[in-house]
Amino acid sequence: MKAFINEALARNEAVFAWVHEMAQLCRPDSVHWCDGSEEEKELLIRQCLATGELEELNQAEWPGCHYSRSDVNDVARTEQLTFICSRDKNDAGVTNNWMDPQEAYRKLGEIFRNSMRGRTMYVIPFMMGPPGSPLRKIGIQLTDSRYVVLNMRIMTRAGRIALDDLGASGDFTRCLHGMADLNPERRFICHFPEDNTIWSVGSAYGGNALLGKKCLALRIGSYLGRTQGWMAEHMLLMGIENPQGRVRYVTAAFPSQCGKTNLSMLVPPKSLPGYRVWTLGDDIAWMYIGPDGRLYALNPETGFFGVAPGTNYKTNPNAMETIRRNTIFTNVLKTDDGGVWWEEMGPPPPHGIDWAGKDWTPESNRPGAHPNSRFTSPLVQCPSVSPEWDNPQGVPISAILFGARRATVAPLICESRNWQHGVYLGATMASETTAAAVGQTGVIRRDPMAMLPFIGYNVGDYFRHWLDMGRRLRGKAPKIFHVNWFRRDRKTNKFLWPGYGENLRAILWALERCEGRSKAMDSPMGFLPTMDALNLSGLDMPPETLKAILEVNPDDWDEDLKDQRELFDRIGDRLPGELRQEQDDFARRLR
Ligand code: GTP
Ligand code: SPV
Ligand code: MN
Repeated sequence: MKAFINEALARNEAVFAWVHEMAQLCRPDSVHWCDGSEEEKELLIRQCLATGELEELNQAEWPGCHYSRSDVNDVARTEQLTFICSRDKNDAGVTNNWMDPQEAYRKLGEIFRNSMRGRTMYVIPFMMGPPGSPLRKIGIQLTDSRYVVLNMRIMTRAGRIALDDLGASGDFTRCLHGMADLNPERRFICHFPEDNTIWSVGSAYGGNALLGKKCLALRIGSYLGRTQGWMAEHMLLMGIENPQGRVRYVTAAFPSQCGKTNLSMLVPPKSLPGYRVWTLGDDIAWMYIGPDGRLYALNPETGFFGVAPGTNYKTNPNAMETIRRNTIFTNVLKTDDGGVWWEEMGPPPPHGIDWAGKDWTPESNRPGAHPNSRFTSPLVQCPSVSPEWDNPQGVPISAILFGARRATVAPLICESRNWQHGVYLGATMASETTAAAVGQTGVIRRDPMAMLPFIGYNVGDYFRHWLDMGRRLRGKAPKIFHVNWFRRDRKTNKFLWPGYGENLRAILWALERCEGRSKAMDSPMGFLPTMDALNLSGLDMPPETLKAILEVNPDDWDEDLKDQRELFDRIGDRLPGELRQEQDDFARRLR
């Protein structure tokens, strides 16, 4: 490893100077440069097992897998402590918390100061996006958490490969992370878009601490995308192969815990023979306009940081296969035989230690796994991984889905009239809050493009960027749809739609519509499938249920419109006039 460091430093002044400066601030006992090797991984795991940061699982059942329990107050993203620190407050916009950059550096600097005494600072060079891709970005994360290093090695291309790619350039995202005392009162996740810098302190939880993910690939990424003419989105990326062997690619933006991982690994129902789904990404897509004028997308990540509860061999068999090896489980339940369990995985064990470290039995009357417990697994282990998953150019996109979790109001699927109307549907999305972020769950909130917590700049400018991209795509823009797998029966409160693998039926309709086939009927919201347009063969669905799933009720939407208007009013003069126009048109159609 020594030789690797010397080589790297000899070539890059900027990296060396910055690491040195940050080490002066945090004062670790030692600095470890991560090369990404297998030996390094084994060393880190050995150390984690010795300190209790990780626990070993039954290696015969779960080869290469480890168990981690985070601090009980550090189990989800903390949106109220996440800041965009642009120089001008208006550039952060109404959907972001803002802190003056000077103040943020000072405030967090005080918490970072000497915070790594007695510890090691790890230097993790990492690449987001496939090597050779025009969109790839280099970041360097400093952290005092070995758990973070091990996760970053799964989620990104970490180590030597990234420093080699960077060469002598100073163009990299400066990511400083420290656990400090994990005190939620002193926890801040600050982004400095104009400095290409991220400082995160006081949390070791995924989205707060794995800085390549939400911080770089979405918040800083969206900012860079706007200035450079591409898009960073909270989207899964999948291929759908038809029985003739033709593959078409779809991206889908759903808010956190609303089904991206599940959809990206979908297993077609037996009653739809010959179809196949290929997985490229489950959380983030970077999109740009390719040489042929079409929209292309790629996954900047290399792993899944997936929601455990609800995952089982029925709902998501591909995930179950993916996580059998080389996986880190965080905040699930640990069984007495060194296995893992979570709600709905299968029959509960008679006894285990729960996510909070307490004894648990099925009679305990509380979840064994935290509702936001996660698995971190390499993407290549997914049985449905696409051969195109690391294509540096990405794949051409046929359709974009915006999906919400809504018990009422939103139909199963709805086709936008055109790109601008599709952008309006995305901009006015609303969804029930989930356990992925700290706070109350099940509350409806507006979540534009599923990006509410991830837009790294002014939301009005973000909408403008979406409209501009559509203009630049001329006639070649993908079709945009709105979907909702989560509508419930008003009386029984049960989900009306079976979801999971059956979601393919809605997507097949969307793809047919992209080719000008299949039937649709007009509604105030957009085009809906006619009662006979969805392929429901093999699905025992009474017509009344289907009708309820597809319903667009003007009274419900009138209510929703009030809340939409409130968001648009708050955005103020940076809201593109076209979206206001779309909203007025929608209101007129409702009447
Ligand atoms: P993040 O990783 O937080 O961004 O979440 P995600 O969007 O990838 O969501 P994920 O696929 O992990 O699903 C979240 C929860 O919703 C899990 O408990 C799933 O079992 C459940 N879920 C996913 N798809 C469906 C569906 O089609 N219907 C129903 N009823 N539940 C679903
Ligand atoms: C999400 O919350 O959208 C996630 C998990 O994908 S995290 O990495 O914590 O952001
Ligand atoms: Mn996510």
